[in-house]
Amino acid sequence: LKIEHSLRHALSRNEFLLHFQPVIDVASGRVDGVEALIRWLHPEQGIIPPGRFIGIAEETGLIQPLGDWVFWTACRQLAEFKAVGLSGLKMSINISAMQLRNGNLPVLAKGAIEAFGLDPATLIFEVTESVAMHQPEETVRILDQLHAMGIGLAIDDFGTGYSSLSYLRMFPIHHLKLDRSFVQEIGQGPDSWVICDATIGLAHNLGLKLVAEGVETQEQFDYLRLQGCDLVQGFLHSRPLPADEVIAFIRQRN
Ligand code: G
Ligand code: G
Ligand code: MN
Ligand code: NA
Repeated sequence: LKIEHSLRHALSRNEFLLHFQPVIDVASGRVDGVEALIRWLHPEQGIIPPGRFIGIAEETGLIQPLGDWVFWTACRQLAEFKAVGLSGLKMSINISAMQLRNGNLPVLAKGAIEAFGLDPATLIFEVTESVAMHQPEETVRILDQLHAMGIGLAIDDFGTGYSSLSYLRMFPIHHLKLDRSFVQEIGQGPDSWVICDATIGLAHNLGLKLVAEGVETQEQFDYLRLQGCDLVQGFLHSRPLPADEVIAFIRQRN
């Protein structure tokens, strides 16, 4: 309850910030893009991870202004990355169910693309499977609009949500993001590869790129590369970093 109260004031007090986790192209080893991840810099408690407040923000409706802030801030940062020479870098932004259902996302996106002079193809919206499955007709309409604008779409935490896969053909998807729980099973037992392998095959047969999340070990990386995984994200390459540190990381690597 206390967290809800201070969450309400945190936006006006400027207590949020974004960190950026590099997404690595497996074939070239280069940084293809970054995922924007919100952090709350609480005046007394220090950095609070999103797992502790995103749920509350969703329940209270605060995710709406918070999500708008994330979106706008990520777009401004993408323009700054471009300005310092990192052109073509992609920015993945997590979009909550409520933001998608609200319907103003295409307008917000159009405004940011124009204001910051962004190439829409460098924006990727991440939605979870459960979001994609929720109110599918309405969701399809909004996702189609975003797609028509040239924005990319990724299904986040793939494999953890609903079992119906029919939505994969309904939506204009570009990436599947294999949940880190499956990546972390690699090498842990006789069946530990099955879901990774099947998901890579599924993605490729649908013409989508597979992003593996939570890659922490060289063994996991080597296995995923061998299986044809396209992109990886995880502590093996980099934790989520503040903007200046992620710029340094990309310059060193690309
Ligand atoms: O950074 P961390 O591993 O603590 O993130 C935990 C969860 O919070 C992840 O599932 C991530 O998708 C989610 N998350 C992080 N940033 C945002 C954001 O800006 N908006 C939304 N809706 N979720 C986010
Ligand atoms: O659900 P989503 O993909 O948005 O969550 C991304 C979150 O996962 C980030 O908040 C990030 O801190 C966390 N994360 C990123 N890489 C790793 C990793 O290699 N291992 C673990 N355990 N968490 C990771
Ligand atoms: Mn994500
Ligand atoms: Na995830």
